[in-house]
Amino acid sequence: MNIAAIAERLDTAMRDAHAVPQLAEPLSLDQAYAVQAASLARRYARGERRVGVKMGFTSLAKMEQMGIGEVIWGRLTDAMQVADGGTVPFTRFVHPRIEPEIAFLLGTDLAAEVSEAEAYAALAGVAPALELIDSRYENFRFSLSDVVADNSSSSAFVVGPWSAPFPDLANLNFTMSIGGETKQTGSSAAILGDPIRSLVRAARLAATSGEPLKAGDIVMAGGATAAEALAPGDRTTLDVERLGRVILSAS
Ligand code: OOG
Ligand code: MG
Repeated sequence: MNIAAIAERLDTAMRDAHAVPQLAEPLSLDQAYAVQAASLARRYARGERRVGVKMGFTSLAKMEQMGIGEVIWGRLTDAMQVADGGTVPFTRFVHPRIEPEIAFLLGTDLAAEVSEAEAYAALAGVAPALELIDSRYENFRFSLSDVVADNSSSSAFVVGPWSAPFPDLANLNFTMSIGGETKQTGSSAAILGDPIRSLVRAARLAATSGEPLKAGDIVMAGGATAAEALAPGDRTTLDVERLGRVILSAS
């Protein structure tokens, strides 16, 4: 098992925006996370900085779309963040998809085991957010260990205006439109019943990997609906009740 070689393969696929076959090597989940850490280490060595984490498969819609029933996480870097209203070149990606999320901004560090109330108390802000996922695997198909090794399909993300945290984030309406046409509607309740639970899980997963969540980190709670395929020229807007709007375009 050559963790470094697999990390290099996936990192290169990301940089060249070309798809690679699913991993032939049977990786355990721990090994898959080791590949993810090694591939992120390559990005940090190129000057990227970790700005937070993303959660995956925190909603039934996402689990069903991709056929995976386990909550996963990945790392976010500054190079993945796009300004609200910004445009990303389509050529940077293999077969990008977009999904509606909520982002959390942490005001304090979080230990591995926190209650929902403690996670809520750590919040400095909440925002509507879009994640652009882009699997480095052919046909956007993967096993659990494949996708974990591939940094959980992290590719780009945009965070809308931060709101001060308010209690009861559990039932906010979502509407995601592309080119002015509504593509997905849903509710924050789709994210583990309450997106704060995604933050509780993020705290545990990150700390268990020796990288506990810190003040200033951004945590993407996971897609509330299935993801939508993007085409060049698409402009995606997400409106989240009480949180407002975030916009991302692909050129
Ligand atoms: C894996 C990443 C899942 C989410 O929000 O559930 C994810 C994928 O669907 O490619 O980001
Ligand atoms: Mg996501």
